[in-house]
Amino acid sequence: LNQEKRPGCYLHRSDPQDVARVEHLTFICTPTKEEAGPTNNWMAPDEAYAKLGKLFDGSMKGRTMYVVPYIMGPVGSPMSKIGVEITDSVYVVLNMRIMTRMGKVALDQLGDSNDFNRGLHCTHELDPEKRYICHFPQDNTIWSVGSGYGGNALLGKKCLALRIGSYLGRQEGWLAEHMLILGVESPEGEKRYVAAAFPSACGKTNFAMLVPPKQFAGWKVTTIGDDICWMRVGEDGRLWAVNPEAGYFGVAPGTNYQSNPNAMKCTERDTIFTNVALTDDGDVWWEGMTKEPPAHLIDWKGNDWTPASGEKAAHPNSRFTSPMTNNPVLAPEADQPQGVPISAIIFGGRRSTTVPLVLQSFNWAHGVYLGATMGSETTAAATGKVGVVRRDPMAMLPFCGYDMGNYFAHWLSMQARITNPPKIFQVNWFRQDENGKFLWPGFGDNMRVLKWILDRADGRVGAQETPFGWVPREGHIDLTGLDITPEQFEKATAIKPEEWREEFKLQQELFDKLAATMPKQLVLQREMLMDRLEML
Ligand code: O2Y
Ligand code: MN
Repeated sequence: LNQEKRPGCYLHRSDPQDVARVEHLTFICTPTKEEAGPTNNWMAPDEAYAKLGKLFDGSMKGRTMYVVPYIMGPVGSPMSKIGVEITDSVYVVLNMRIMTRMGKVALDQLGDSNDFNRGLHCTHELDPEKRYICHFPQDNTIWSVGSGYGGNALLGKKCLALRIGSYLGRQEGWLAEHMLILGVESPEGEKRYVAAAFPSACGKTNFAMLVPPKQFAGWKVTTIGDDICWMRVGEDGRLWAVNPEAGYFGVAPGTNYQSNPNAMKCTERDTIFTNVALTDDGDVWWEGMTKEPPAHLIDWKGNDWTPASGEKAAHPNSRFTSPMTNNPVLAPEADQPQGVPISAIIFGGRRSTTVPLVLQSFNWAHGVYLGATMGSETTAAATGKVGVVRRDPMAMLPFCGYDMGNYFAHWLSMQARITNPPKIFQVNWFRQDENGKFLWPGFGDNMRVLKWILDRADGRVGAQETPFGWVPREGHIDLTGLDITPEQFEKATAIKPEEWREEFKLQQELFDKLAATMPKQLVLQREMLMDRLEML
């Protein structure tokens, strides 16, 4: 790229058949299928080692082999994990250099220990027929072949930090979660921290880098992480969180100086762009970056493009890889070995109906239920089909390295150890009125909901009890300066029995699928809520 416009930046185009994670080619290779559970693809370890071994055999001949030692988590943190990834892709190396603490620092931390994740990656022929991403939790090993893209190839991210991480977390008594971590500082200087899980297309990176509205002068939101969160119980009985990553692998389309100015600033230097469009003056462009597209571009496949082309100039899953140190609102605590204490956990989703703007769970088990039953509506960008509710428990469905029923049981079992637990909330920024208009402005105004959440966590503000949890009523959330009527707010937070009857039916599918291991506590939670509904 033009080094005057984008110093230290580079544009990478991936193979057009290699542009996203491949869930159908991602396997958990545990000794038994039951350990992987019904929501994961499973392959027996021997079979996987043999099958991938054949593909690996000779596959790096004539290529450069890179050995990448890296740390997931702050340097020197007792929560950090070490990995070593062997790869033949310089793109992987350079991305890992941004996304992790990489190099000598990792070897120094490892010392003589044998406790590290063994990652083996080869781009091979980039043939989707010969593409496999295999996890061996018992061996702390990951083998990935046939893809050079994102979550398939940067083994520290989804593979180690979530799939292997969740397995280790269950064994060692901690939580590896698909959550952002943010800090909120009040004008008085009081700092509190929140972890939040959202499925894709819900504005997770935007929330992690939120800019408070002008009515919140003096309030600051800072980012600890935008995607992954590891949490352990501290000596004080609180949950302490670290971001295992050191950078952002963010979706480019839709990101602009209005929707996420901090993400845009992250990309101004030292960034790798993947599958975005190239401007005539050597800069980047993607859909939604500016109101008007440039008159001419080179598209993500390397072809000439004009607005009349009728195709996307940037791939919908095009990305920027930026170091977190580029983020103007990076929390200095992001490097703290002990992490940050979490006051609230949020589970979110994109729902046009049913789910209120925000709801506080009655207790830990109810909160786990809210996370376990998370659903989100598909968007055109993701699937082509709009508005179909997909269950994505705790946004972990593609990332849990073992059976999901056992994963919920692990969450429930943590309660006994967390003597000072965070409060658990559900949010939905996407509820619509009968005309399809969003009832809540979202973006920076989500700060208003965040403040209510933190005030609830501290017992400082009111709420109304409903059969499904605590919701804010007029006067509980600061709406000053917002163009929103009391009726609109009422609609955004309403619980409608007929919608919930439908919701409970939709949830049945998940409960049926996980029946073998679904904890009784969650089955009871659901029955209790359904019972309350019928009493309305
Ligand atoms: O398609 C990919 O390989 C990237 S997926 C991704 C990237 C950054 C953060 N989250 C995700 C995700 O799928 O959750
Ligand atoms: Mn993610």
